[in-house]
Amino acid sequence: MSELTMYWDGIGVQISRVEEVLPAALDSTSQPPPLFDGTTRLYTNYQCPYAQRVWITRNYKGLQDKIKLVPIDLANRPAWYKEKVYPENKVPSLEHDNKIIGESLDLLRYLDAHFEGPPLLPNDPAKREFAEELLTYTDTFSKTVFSAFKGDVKLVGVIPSFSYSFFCAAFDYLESALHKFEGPFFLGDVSLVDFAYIPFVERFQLFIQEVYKYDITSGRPKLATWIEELNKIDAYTVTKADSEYVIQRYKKVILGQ
Ligand SMILES: N[C@@H](CCC(=O)N[C@@H](CS)C(=O)NCC(=O)O)C(=O)O
Repeated sequence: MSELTMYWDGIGVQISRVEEVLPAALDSTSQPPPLFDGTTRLYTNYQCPYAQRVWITRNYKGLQDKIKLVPIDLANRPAWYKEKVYPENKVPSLEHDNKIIGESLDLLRYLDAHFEGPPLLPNDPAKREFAEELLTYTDTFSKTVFSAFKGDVKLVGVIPSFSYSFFCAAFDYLESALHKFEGPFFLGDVSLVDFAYIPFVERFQLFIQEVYKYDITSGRPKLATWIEELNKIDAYTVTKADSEYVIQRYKKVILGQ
């Protein structure tokens, strides 16, 4: 699955990096993998923000060889996925130790607790408590932004005042959360919390800029730095969804275009 790539860095030093070759998605015509054979598998979808959270965490912890990616074509799902793997029929799910675990936020904690690699939740009780608060808020965050889209989506290019306040509430929450601890990330150093939010922020930023011509980082310096710093982390950048795909998909789902 992994390929060693040699390349030259900016100052002429040859360095090597293991680049992962991403497997193709399985669809209704695909056979299941040999289930419960001891292999740890992350059932995923390259476009899914929930699955992306777990994918980033797996990469950051250096588990590329321990946790195999099994992408599922959600538009043409194999029947065995629901029947034999995950009755919820959603991604992500993880096959590990003869059991299947779902729900992206639970999976972030699970990977951190059960696998090696850099710990992604600090021991400091104040930071732990804040991590819980932020993780609990993730769904409210995305729902708040989605409600803003529903405000009056016909007014493309103009943000209706009602919706605008929803946008602001959601992104201001992140901006103020980023002030709490010293460092560019929510808990100071990078953690599960950053990986839980970035797939959604990445998509919202693209769509809001394209459709509403609104830069979510304007007047929010901490948010701007947070995005910049995450973009320096390979474990994240290799998981980023194609921007054109995101814009087209959101236009279709949200604007019905
Ligand atoms: N609460 C779940 C949400 C997962 C989810 O909704 N995944 C989407 C793809 S982004 C999915 O599998 N949808 C298929 C369906 O709902 O049938 C989580 O956090 O893991």
